[in-house]
This record gives sequence, C-alpha cells and structure tokens, in this order.
Amino acid sequence: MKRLTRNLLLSLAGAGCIAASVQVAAHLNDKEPMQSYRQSYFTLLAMNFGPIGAMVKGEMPWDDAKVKLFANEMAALGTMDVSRAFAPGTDKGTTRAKPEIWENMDDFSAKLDDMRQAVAALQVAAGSGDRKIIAEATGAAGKSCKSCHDEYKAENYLY
Ligand code: ASC
Repeated sequence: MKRLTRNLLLSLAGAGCIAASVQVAAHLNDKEPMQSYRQSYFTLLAMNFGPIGAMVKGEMPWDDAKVKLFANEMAALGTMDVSRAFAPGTDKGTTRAKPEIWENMDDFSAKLDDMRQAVAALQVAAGSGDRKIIAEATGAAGKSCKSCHDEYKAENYLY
C-alpha cells in the first residue's frame, strides 16, 4: 500500500514535469529558437509600451514612476541587437515576420534603428516628467512600431 502510494506520487510528479515542459516549449521552441527569441523580445517591448500608451490616452491612471520605469525598460531593450534573431533561414515556421524582411534587410535594419532612436527619445521624454513631451514621444515611438508592422508583419499586432 505504501509502495503503491509512492509510485502514484512519482508518476504524478512525472506527469507534472511533462506538463511543465510543454508549457515551456510554447515560449522557447527549440526547433525555432530565433523565432521564439524575437517574439519574446517584441512581447517585452509591447508589455512596456502598452501601459505607457494607455496612460497617455487616459485609459489608465497616470503614474509617473511607472512611465519612467517602462520607458527605461524599453530603452534597455533598444540597446539589444534583435537583428540577429532575423538570421537567414528563419523566415519559416511559427512566425508573422513576412519574407519581405529578408528581401529588404537594409530597409528593415533602418526601421529597427528608428525604433531604437524612438525608445531612447521616449526614455529622455519620460525623464522630463512633462506629460505633453511624453505624449509626443509616445506617438513617435508608436509610429515607428507601426511603420515596420505595416510592411513586415503579417496579421494583427500580437507581439
Ligand atoms: C504596441 C504594440 C504594438 C505597437 C503598435 C503601435 O503597444 O503592441 O505593436 O504599440 O500598436 O502602432
């Protein structure tokens, strides 16, 4: 009886591990690591930009400390070289990145640079605490996201 309980517990623990690894695989697909990497990167950007946009639009109560924090996180992301996640051959699999990216890599890289500059400017604007300046920089950053999505991202803005 005791052994049966022990075996039951061990097999439940094993099932738990399998369930956990399936969940992890949804975030990092080791068959498509670059696709997972860039999706994670843009998720981080969106999860910081979303609330700033919502505060600027008055959809969320203004919180100056949060605006500064999220803008800092975005600027930190802007220092990362996400272009390596668009390596040749990674236009396949689970991706919304259009093949046009690889056909126009110079233009795509220029747009990534625009994004880096826009998030750096947003960080400076957030530091000023001036809501009008922050709103302008937020609009400019949103435009830079959108200009790339319009040409190079399929379907909805998910990440
Ligand atoms: C976001 C997000 C985007 C951009 C885009 C800006 O917060 O997830 O993809 O802003 O909507 O136009």
